[in-house]
Amino acid sequence: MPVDLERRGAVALLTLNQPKVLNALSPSMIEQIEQHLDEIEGAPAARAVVITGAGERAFCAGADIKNMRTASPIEARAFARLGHDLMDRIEGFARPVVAAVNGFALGGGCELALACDIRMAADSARFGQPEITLGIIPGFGGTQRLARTTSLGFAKDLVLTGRMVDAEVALRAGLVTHVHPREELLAKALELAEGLAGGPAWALAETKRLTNLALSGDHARNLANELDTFALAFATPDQREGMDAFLEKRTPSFADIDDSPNDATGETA
Ligand code: DAK
Repeated sequence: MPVDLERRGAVALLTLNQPKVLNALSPSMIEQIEQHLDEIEGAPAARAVVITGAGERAFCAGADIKNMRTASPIEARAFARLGHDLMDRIEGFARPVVAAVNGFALGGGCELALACDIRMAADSARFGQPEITLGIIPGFGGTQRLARTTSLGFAKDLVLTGRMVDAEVALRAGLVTHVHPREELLAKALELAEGLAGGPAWALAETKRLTNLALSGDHARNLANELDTFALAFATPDQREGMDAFLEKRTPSFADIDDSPNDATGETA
């Protein structure tokens, strides 16, 4: 399988599995990730996602250059559309998604990590947007998400020069928020994701949705949206459980994921 899906407790682990080509993203890999996300969405017990790469060397070395080399502009646009749809879906996915960047994260690989909510890197990881060296531009959201995640100055440095940076530089730039020894990375990512999986699912999804709005749109409207959503949290059983558990000095036991979109409004606990 070019992309593996495994369950580890309450976490769905997606592994890009084409290590011979450094997990370069082909259209079929993108389609398979989409199918796995469908499956995760249909599995209430899978409450958080970790994405990583197989092998010692790469998280993902980008879009598959062999596949792109002879593309017409129309085919290139269709491929970029596939990538954009996937990155948008991960960014908007109603469960937390953690990138465990175990090696090279270049081009589409860096963009895949940027679409995730939390980025953890192995100390051996390298990041970059080398598209400019191929005579093209970042095509899976890199001209936007890198600047939003780090800074305009850092993003321009990377996208204009195509240079790679190591995990420590990525950490200082805010491109990742955790760095671990290579051999500990996956365990640390699964541990973090398991913690998220134990959290209040509705509140996590809403917090993610609202935080995604932070750098775009109308600030006043976003704040009003937060106000309404905060109030709605008081219609969820998790609010009562979270506060009861705090007052009773115990660990909260949050509700199962309910597939109903009216989850929050249907319960008054
Ligand atoms: N695609 C295909 N194969 C790749 C690959 C890639 N991105 N990256 C590596 N490989 C393959 C190599 O060809 C090699 O295969 P064999 O020759 O053994 O068959 C194998 O992986 C091992 O790589 P190397 O032999 O090169 O290993 P090194 O240690 O020497 O170098 C490296 C590692 C990561 C520095 C080097 O492989 C490298 O520079 N790779 C390319 C990285 C890169 O430029 N990535 C960005 C790809 S462009 C768009 C949509 C999307 C995008 C753009 C436009 N539209 C359609 C508008 C996104 C673009 C990208 O992501």
